[in-house]
Amino acid sequence: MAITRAEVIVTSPDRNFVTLKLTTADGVTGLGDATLNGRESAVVAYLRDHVVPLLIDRDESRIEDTWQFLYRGAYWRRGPVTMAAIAAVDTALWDIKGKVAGLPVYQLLGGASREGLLAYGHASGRSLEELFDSIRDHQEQGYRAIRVQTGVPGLKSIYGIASNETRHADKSVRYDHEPAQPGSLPAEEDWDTRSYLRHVPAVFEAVRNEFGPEPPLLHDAHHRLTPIEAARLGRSLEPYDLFWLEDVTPAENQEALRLVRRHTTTPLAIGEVFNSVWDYQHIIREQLIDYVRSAVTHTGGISHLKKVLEYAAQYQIKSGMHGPTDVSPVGMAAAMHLGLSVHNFGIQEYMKHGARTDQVFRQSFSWRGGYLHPGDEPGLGVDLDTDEAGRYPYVQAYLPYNRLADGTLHDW
Ligand code: EZ4
Ligand code: CO
Repeated sequence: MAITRAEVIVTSPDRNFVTLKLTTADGVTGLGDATLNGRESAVVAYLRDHVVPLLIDRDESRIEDTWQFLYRGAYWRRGPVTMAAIAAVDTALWDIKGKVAGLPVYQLLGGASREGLLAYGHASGRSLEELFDSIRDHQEQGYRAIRVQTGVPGLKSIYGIASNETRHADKSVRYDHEPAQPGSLPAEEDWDTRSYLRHVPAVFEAVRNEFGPEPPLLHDAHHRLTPIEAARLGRSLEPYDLFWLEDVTPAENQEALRLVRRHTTTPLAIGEVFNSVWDYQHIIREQLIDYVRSAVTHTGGISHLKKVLEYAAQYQIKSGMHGPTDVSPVGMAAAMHLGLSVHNFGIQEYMKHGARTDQVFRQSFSWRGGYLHPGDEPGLGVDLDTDEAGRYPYVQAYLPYNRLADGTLHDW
């Protein structure tokens, strides 16, 4: 029983992905996602220089012990780079364990708690007309639950709006929901909180008038508000019955949410930039959120996120795992196996990957009637075609940043 090979594979079919591939003495392989948008090379170096040498000759069956060895053994703890690297190892070991057992990973995690995973997609538009078209398009693709992001009068570019200009390195490919832009410098965007707070409730009113009370609607404030601004937004959106309001404040200050909670019953989701259970310690215990946004990819893997979700379950807080295009098909598969098995599943974010990505990563999940299922292949059910992957070298790309009208740097 031993890991004999560990490779870090970087490929950029539609965007950059970092994948760890482990091989055992018996020739069983396992994959883990280590993609950290805009900081990919840092995780590559962490894995190649400091983790891969430690994995060779380790017993691949010892998932928990390997997790503790990489976490405690490094002395330096947590952080997105470390936790993405550990996540990749953990996920690859679960993939291997599933293949050795001949079972899909969700069976090893306790079996299915439901038939499928309700998923939401990203509708957006600069105008109401564009937004309505985008919502209809998502409904035609089978989405029941829909995130609504809107342009704001006076702002040129804004998070979450599909741009007409492609952000794909290959300009002939339309790939417009990706916020990271190829180039050697990050793009600057603009922001104005007062305009945003005035505009958003009117948009939700229009969407409810057009699409009725049934579709679960979500919205992402993307860390831009102060606690009192967030409280006001939550209260002003109450008539439109949001499934959740996401990242209302920069979440490193967990206590900020106490103030938000005092003023609104709009459900809150937070945590896509968190990377350990410690980031959730207060907000879960004090019931300051309703949904945990962590991705398997950025939160120490299946083993650690399962612990976060079990802690959350004691407080009736549910999962809402991050699933943007920068979570690779391997990371998405891991989320689906975990989501299918835990009792307190809430919803899964699901943005479809590009056609090239689906060629590089062969996947066995299904998408039916607005629900995802990871499939029943042994392990995670994802294969990486290394020849295809080799056709798409790394492309430098950065997430944008915001400045206010007077030039002050603002949370993006
Ligand atoms: O901006 O994944 O809810 N989803 C999000 C994402 C994040 C990107 C950052 O890489 O907020 O679109
Ligand atoms: Co978000």
